[in-house]
Amino acid sequence: MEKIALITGASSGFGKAIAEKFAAAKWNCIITGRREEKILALATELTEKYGIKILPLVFDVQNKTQVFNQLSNLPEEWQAIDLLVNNAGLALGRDSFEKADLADWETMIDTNVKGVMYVTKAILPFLIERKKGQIINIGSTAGKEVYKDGNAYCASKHAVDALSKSMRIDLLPYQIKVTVIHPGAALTEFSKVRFKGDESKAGLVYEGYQALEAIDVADICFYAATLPAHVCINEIVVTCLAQANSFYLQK
Ligand code: NDP
Ligand code: 8X3
Repeated sequence: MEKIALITGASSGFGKAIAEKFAAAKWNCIITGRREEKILALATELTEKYGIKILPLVFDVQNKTQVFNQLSNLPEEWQAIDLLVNNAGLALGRDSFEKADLADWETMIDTNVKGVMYVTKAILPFLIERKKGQIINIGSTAGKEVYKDGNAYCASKHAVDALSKSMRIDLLPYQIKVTVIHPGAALTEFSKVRFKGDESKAGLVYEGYQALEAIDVADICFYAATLPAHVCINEIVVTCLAQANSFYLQK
């Protein structure tokens, strides 16, 4: 039977790699992001390469109206979602608490926390109706330990950790699996976004060691989503070999 995955933040990084991984395994995918040209290009590429169906959706996860308009009204053939990957997210800035920008904080909370809540709420009725499905939330090692100048980003990822635990309890009666994956430093557009386009600052983050790559996280996501029906991975923390946790990175 054909399976359906909904992956937020599929225009780059982890989300794009996750979409390709599932498409290669013949899952039909709903892929979302704000950058329309990237989402449409990926939809064409995956359809042509793997002969599966892709539903590309363009919306901002911060925008409650957009999220509910797009996801609550999915075409019927797309409502039987087997897997939601709440991946869309970002960090903005890395400054101490007193210097950090309030607007950046709000964007991180609105995207990383409220975005996960909106998207999950919007599609949950489809999972509950079928009494099956899985939600995989992308957290971070920043959601396990707070690091200096990480303030709101770390808080947002701690919230993703807490939401994941809470979802797992509340959704028990519906046989919905909830998994949270907490990656450490990974080479994606993440640092370019965090440092607002400053490529040299972003490059420094990954200098002197071999960081995780998007495919590493996609492989783990696929593994967690393809276990027997009675097995649920609650949580995975994954770093590259050079990283022990949020603080210790051997360069
Ligand atoms: P990227 O910047 O490469 O990808 C982020 C994705 O999120 C993009 O597709 C972007 O799409 C989407 N996105 C961001 N904001 C919004 C929004 N408001 N509405 C809809 N989509 C949005 O970074 P990563 O792949 O690294 O990040 C993916 C997730 O992994 C994030 O939650 C991040 O916090 C987390 N993470 C990253 C780590 C890393 O070191 N790279 C480590 C641990 C966790 P678009 O811009 O088109 O909207
Ligand atoms: C991204 C990893 O260490 O830059 O979540 O916060 S880190």
